Amino acid sequence: MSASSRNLRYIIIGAGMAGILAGIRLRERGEENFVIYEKGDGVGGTWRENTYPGVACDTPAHSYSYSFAFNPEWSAFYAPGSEIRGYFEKMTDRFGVRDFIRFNTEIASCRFEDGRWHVTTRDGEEDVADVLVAATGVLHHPSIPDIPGLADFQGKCFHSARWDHDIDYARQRVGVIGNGSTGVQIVAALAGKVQRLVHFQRSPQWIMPCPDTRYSEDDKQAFRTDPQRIEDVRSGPEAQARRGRFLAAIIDANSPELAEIQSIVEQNLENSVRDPALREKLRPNYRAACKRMVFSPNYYEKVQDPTVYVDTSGIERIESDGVRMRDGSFHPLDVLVLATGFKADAFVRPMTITGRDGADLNTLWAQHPKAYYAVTVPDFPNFFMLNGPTGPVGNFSLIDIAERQWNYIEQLVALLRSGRCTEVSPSHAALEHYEALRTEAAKKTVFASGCSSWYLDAEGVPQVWPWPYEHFMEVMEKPNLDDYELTAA
Ligand code: NA7
Repeated sequence: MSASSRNLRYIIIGAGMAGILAGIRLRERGEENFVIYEKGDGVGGTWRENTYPGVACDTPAHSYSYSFAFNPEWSAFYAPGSEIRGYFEKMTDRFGVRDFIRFNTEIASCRFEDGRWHVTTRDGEEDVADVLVAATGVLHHPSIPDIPGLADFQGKCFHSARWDHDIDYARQRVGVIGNGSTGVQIVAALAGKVQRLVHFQRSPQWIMPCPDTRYSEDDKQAFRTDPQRIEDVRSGPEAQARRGRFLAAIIDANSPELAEIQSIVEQNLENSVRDPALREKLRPNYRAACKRMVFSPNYYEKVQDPTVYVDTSGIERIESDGVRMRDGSFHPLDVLVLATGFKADAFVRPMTITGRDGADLNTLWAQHPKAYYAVTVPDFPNFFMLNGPTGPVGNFSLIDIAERQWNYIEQLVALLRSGRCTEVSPSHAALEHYEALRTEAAKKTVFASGCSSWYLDAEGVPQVWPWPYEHFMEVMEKPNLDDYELTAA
């Protein structure tokens, strides 16, 4: 086959940040033979689904933007979710990706047969492509807690990602279960604005203080006229110091950087919460950053509002009109919000993905989801994941991660396009070697230092990138083809 002899067809699953990125990059190359399947009715993924009060990204907005499409209009250092969704809407149109998206179309299964991916929608429609890209997001299947009596609650009850906007909250007694990033944002936003607010915490969280900087019209004008200012927010000395400290801290639980972070969060608790009893209730018994760090400029201030009550005594059961605690106390409630997180190990599931010779992704992932350098899987040729399992996690910009992964994927796809091979997938040995090294290193990270979190697999090993971010940048620069099997038809 001669160079550029193959005109490939691509199927991308998901029109969130990563799927739109894939569409933009394909359009840039002049590709038109692709489709992005999206189960929802709009773009933006997590930012379309999460509309709860206070929803915001805890990565600085200027870093949480495509590297090729800065946005001087961000209203704040940490942008609200609705603005982020608006940004993705805009990017979809600006780069001409919208016409390639099939909304309200959920993919049920993907099967590699006769050298191509056969994709079936929930409605039974079929499509075929040479390249399959899963851009299905990380946290979007709500995790509903298994608390006795939950179904008996007679008030309004919903998961944080299914926010009910039709309620007049000012008149309600609201309970929020869960105090990850979501629960903390909801409570900070609702405090003082509802009749009574109870925050149920199974495990208190360390709270990292952060600036509540809003950008003025002058700031925005400066960003418009001088993009270097945006660069500075993204990667100037302050950003580098923050990132460097955090990186050093997570890969080594005994590092001085983690000690520094520990000291910051402890001081935040000491200095912000006046009542010693409340302070003790809010004090975690594990190290800072063991769970995903929660950033908040005002959570401690807000929970001291007289209408807010923090309960850490443990939920016994849900009753028809409220929540019974293990110590026998009872909170009568009208609204119960489940800020209980997501099924973080789902990734592309519940889709069934069948690779070469009937290989089943679910079987390969029986213990935990894995992928060679988080992107490719043996026996699943020409299948690529953006923000797949074991990529970097922990307060980094997932956009930067996806952009680097796309750069890597492009180089593998180029092998198909040029005709050098018709199938590309990593070897089993390469994945096993990667997983062995990764698992060993992951056990030393702060995520394994003694707490429960969505980072841990069933055996308690963090499902994370355990090395410096620079190493991730390096490996994403160029695939190591010695680890790949290239099959020519
Ligand atoms: P998280 O971070 O997974 O937090 C879930 C919270 O829900 C956490 O406080 C859990 O307590 C709590 N939870 C879960 N199940 C229960 C039950 N059964 N009873 C009581 N409490 C429970 O989800 P978020 O939505 O806040 O954040 C997800 C990510 O989205 C976040 O990391 C950012 O990346 C954005 P636990 O700590 O397990 O004791």
